[in-house]
Formats: sequence, structure tokens, C-alpha cells
Amino acid sequence: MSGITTLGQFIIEKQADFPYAKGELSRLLRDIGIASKIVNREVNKAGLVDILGAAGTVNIQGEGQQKLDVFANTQFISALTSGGECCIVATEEEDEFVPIDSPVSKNAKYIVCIDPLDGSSNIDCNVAVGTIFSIYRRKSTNGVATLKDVLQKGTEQVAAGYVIYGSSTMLVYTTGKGVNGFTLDPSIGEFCLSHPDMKVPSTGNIYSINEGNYVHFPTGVKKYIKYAQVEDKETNRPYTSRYIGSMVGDIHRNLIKGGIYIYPTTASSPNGKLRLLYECNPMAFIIEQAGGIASDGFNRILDIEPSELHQRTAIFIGSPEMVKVAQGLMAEYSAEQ
Ligand code: P6P
Repeated sequence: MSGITTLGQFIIEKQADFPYAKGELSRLLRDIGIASKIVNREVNKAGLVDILGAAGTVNIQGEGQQKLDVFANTQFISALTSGGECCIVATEEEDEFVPIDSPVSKNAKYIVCIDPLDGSSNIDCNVAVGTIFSIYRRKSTNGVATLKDVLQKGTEQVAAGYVIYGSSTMLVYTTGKGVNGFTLDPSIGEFCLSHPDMKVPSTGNIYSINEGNYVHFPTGVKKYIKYAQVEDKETNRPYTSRYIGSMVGDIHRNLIKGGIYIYPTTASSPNGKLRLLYECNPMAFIIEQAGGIASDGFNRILDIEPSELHQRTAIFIGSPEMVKVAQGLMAEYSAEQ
């Protein structure tokens, strides 16, 4: 495989980035990579086996769980358990955090927060879905990991990444030293480095938001949408609206092409819809490492102090010049929320 760098090789090469780690983080990233290949196999043949459709269960968000949601959740927890490098998993699909119950993992150094299959409402219509994960170092030292180990600010992340199961399957991650993307080559079953040192364009002309919620948007968001639609050749407006209902798909496209993704507060989601710990923090870490901005419209996502496992936040994320304009309008009209 001349000229090909696999995810495993890349992680080993970058081991020197973690002078204090003795390979545990590298092995943890490997475990996540393995589970995502298993999930990918099922996502890619979802239409062919009886794995489509609802599992008949509901998660803590009150959302009907698709069978692939449940399958993906099981696969990641199982890979993290057998890998032995993680002591707690906080997942969108479980009401409480999951202590990894194995002698090896009890004293493991790392915590994983994960949305095993984001955008799962798209599964049945074959639109890109994704996995989003954050990795933290545990804070507790007495062997019993607790909720305090999970409720850490986004700035405490040691790594974050996503897998997008789309026209191709990619794993994109950061450990705080830039962002690198790997495309799965099914012929060898390996993620291969395809997008080294990813950088989000400083500006762009794509805005991603569910305009169906327009009536209930904060005034600043309404003003931004109108700004995006005004004819202005100098700033390449009107922008293009692209929203696929899958955060990983929308943010990945904007990372490649430039753009802004906004999920603000709405009537049905007064605190925002997206979850801080396993959707917004990891995506914010990645986008900041790629040169972008991620805020709740006013404050940096990574600085938000978490208080609950499944807490939600508004999110404005993407090309810095575009997010700055949106934040400016949110500040200007903050009295009219
Ligand atoms: P809406 C998927 O459920 C998700 O969490 C994100 O992936 C996506 O961007 C958003 O919610 C879609 O929400 O309310 O526009 O359908």
C-alpha cells in the first residue's frame, strides 16, 4: 500500500504528540475506528436486512429509536469495553452514563461521550448519518468514576471526532493538533488518510438552518437569514441554503466548502435542540482546530460549564467570518430574543 497512510499508522506516527500517554489514547481511537467500521457495514446494507425502521423503543430524548441507533450504541459500548481504555461512556441512547464494568477498564484513564448515530431519522431515506464522539481524561483518582468525570467543559477534551456514513465513509478527528480526515477503503477495510490538515474556509456562501422554525427564531437569527438572502456581489450573496437534517452531514460539507450551521433556540427547543456533551462540544473542538468558530450565538461552546448529561445548547458553527456576522446580529437584537 505505497503512499497510503492508514488511521492506525497515522495514530502511531502521532503518538509523540502525547508525551505523557503510553499509547492508551491511541488504542482508544483505534477501538472507535473498529466499531465505526462495523456500524458502517450495517448502515451500508440497511435496506437489505430487517434493520430499518423503529426499534420500538424510545431514548431519554423521547425520540423513537431506529434499530441502527440501538445497534450502533451497542457496538461502540462493546468496542470501548473490550478495548479497556475507557472507564465511562456517556451516550445519547442511555438515560445515565454507562460505567464500563470490566476489571481492566475500572482504572482506565479516559471517558467517552458519544452520539452513536446522529441524524438517524434520515436512515430510512438513505441520507448521510454520522457518529460523533468526545474523549476526556477522567478527573477522579479513587477508581470509582462519577458524573463529575463526565460533566467537563469542552476545553477539557483530549480528542474529538466524527464518522460520516455518506457517499463514502470518513472518520475526521482532532487531538488538539489540527484536524485530519480518513476515508474508508472497503477493499482493504482500512481508514486511509485522504484529508490531511483540514481547514475550514474563512468564509463561504452556504447557510444551514431549518427555516421551518423561522417564526420562533430569535430576532438575530431572522436578521441573519435575511442578510443571507440579500443580493450583494461583494460578499457573494445571496447565499445558498443547504440543510439535510443531519448535523454531521451539514457541518462536514461546510468544513470542506465553507459555510455556517445554525441550530438556535426555537419554541419546541427553548434551550436549543443539540446536545452539548456529545454533539456540540466535539464538533466545536474540531471546527476550532480547523480555524472556525463555534458559539451558542453569544459565548464559545467549549467554555460552557455542563450541569446535566443530556443538556442542550443553541449552536452557530462554521466559517469564522460568517459566524461573526451572525453573532453580531444576535448581540444587536439580544433584547428581542
Ligand atoms: P430538525 C438530528 O436529529 C439532529 O440531532 C441533527 O443531526 C440535525 O442537524 C438536527 O437534529 C435536525 O433537527 O429539528 O431540523 O429536524
